[in-house]
Amino acid sequence: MKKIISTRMAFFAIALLLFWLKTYSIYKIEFELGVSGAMQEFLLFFNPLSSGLIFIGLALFSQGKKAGRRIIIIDAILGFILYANVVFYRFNMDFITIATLMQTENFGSLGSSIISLMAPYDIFYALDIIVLIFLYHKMKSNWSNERIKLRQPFAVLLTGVMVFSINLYLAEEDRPQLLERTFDRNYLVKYLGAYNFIIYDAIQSFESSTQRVLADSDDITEVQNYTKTKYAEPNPELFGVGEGKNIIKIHLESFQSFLIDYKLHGEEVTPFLNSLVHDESKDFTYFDNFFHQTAQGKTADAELIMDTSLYGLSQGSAFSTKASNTYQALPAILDQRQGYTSAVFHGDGKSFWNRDKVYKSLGINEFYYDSFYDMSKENVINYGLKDKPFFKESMPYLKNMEQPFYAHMMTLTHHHPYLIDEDEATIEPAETGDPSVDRYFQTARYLDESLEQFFNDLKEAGLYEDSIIMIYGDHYGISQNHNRAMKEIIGEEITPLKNAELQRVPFMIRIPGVDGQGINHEYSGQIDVMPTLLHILGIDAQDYIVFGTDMFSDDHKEYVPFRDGDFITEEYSYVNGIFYNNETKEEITEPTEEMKKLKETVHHELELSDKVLNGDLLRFYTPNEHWEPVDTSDYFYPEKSEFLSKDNEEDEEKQDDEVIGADEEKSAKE
Ligand code: GP9
Ligand code: MN
Repeated sequence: MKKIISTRMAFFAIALLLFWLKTYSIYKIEFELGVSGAMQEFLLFFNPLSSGLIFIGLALFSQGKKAGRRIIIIDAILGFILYANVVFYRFNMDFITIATLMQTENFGSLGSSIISLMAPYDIFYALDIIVLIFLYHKMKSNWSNERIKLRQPFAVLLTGVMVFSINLYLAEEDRPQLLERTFDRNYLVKYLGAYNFIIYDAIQSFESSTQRVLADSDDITEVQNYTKTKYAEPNPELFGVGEGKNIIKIHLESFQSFLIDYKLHGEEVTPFLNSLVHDESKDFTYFDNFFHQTAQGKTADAELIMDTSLYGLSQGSAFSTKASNTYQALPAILDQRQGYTSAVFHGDGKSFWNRDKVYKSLGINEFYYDSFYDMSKENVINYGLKDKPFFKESMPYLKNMEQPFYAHMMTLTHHHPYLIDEDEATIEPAETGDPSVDRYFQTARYLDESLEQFFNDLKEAGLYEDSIIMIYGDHYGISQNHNRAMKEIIGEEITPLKNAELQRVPFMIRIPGVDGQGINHEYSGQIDVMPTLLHILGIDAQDYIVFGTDMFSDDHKEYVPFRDGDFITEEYSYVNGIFYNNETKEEITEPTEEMKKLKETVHHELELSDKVLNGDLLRFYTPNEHWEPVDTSDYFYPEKSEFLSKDNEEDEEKQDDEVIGADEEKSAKE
């Protein structure tokens, strides 16, 4: 027995078997891949085999004991990669990609989030490695130093490649054009496995970087033709009503619309936001069928979509990988057309999501980040500054801004894992037993209170009455991993359709001098915000490459694409490859031609948007005679101390000018 195990091939076979078993168990326990049918079930079971044969098989090129050690090392690396995906998936319901790994600027703040995603039973996922190390040592004296027969490892690799080809063939049979068409990583992992996905992803990122080199000015024409056809004329009653007004855009972190009017323990969770929705004087218009459209880029996707009306990328975040692209974003357009000064306020480090780089490309003039705030211990929780001190301390900066301004206030406390100091929690947690879900209501309440405080301060500073105020949720806060708890909260099974419906986030807007509409039921998404705002300010969106349409227009296009190619309309939804009737919640087994056509349109639209980002196509496009490409060297985001000294210098210069002016006046008189 000892002899057998200590041959390279036998040790390899044991390692392969353990690896296979572990990978399959993790698929079943940790990931929700939506497996349906015998073929998909089989492929899920089958797909680790080729990766095991190929990757672990590489160790067989080494001799004797060394091969044993290398088998263990490769197995451990593969195990680590899979486990990293497990942890990532527990929150994001998604797999790690090279693009997400490039977001290293984010790693610093992630500490508490990652630890809360690990579980004690995870130690079992290292069991195979422990068994292998044990066997290896046990058999140490018997490891043969037989000479390498190259035939053996080559045969293993070849078998691996063959197994992979069979796998791919069967997968393509079940889902044609799997590799070309898919927007959804769950599909790739389900069919090809977590390890083969890494290779696919590497090829994809390589392709996307070559796309820029190969793109030329013809490519933008196709996009322009599409956005021109989609364009919706402005609503004449609202066109230009907000011209020159200050704009205050408030970002509600991880806030889903189900919180609005939700009662926990008989109490409203967000009484202040609810009061805006139901305000008798209808100051605001609240869109209750508004959806986020973000993917792996989370907050960064929301920021990008809302300010550029382009979709985020299907992998990673454009903020991280496309920061130096040419953009024609709201801040730059508003500056050039109407002299707006733009600013972002956010109580986190300036490089998170690569903001300090990409903001320049978007034309954002000022950036108030952690160095501008009092980040002492009692003010900070989780990722950064608590929302109440954040709004408080932002007020003086806001008041000092040159007007008209476009100010983006980004909250942070209501972020996974929803931590809150006990003395600041004013509502009891929910009682589902799922800690993130239970605390979600407490940080939402805190956010609601901080908003009320901010509104009061704005009123006091005289900045409320005459400002356009927009409030939006960036993305979901509770992922599908919490379906059990969410079922208790919502009182309904979280089906795939229900989950799509839960991607609603609030969008509210107040335009001074215009009566709000109360609740507006139009189906819309983040992609629609930029053209809507442009029209309110009296700038025709037609000239710009925008994928959304004005939400107040009669011609607004009422379909909301999600980044994975699913979409939702007023009557029906397309989720995970199935059409559903929104009213009956039943599957539509025979979709109409119109439905199928809309599916094609959505996919085409996403592809075109990807082309714009991957090919950096806006560098070839001049929207109109007003447009000047953004020169990033014009933008600089100093620390608070430098900012203040810059202010002082300007003040001194001003004073000097005044003195000189006075002197000149004096001598002229004389
Ligand atoms: C961090 C904040 C959170 O600065 O924007 O980003 P998220 O994790 O929600 O993408
Ligand atoms: Mn966010």
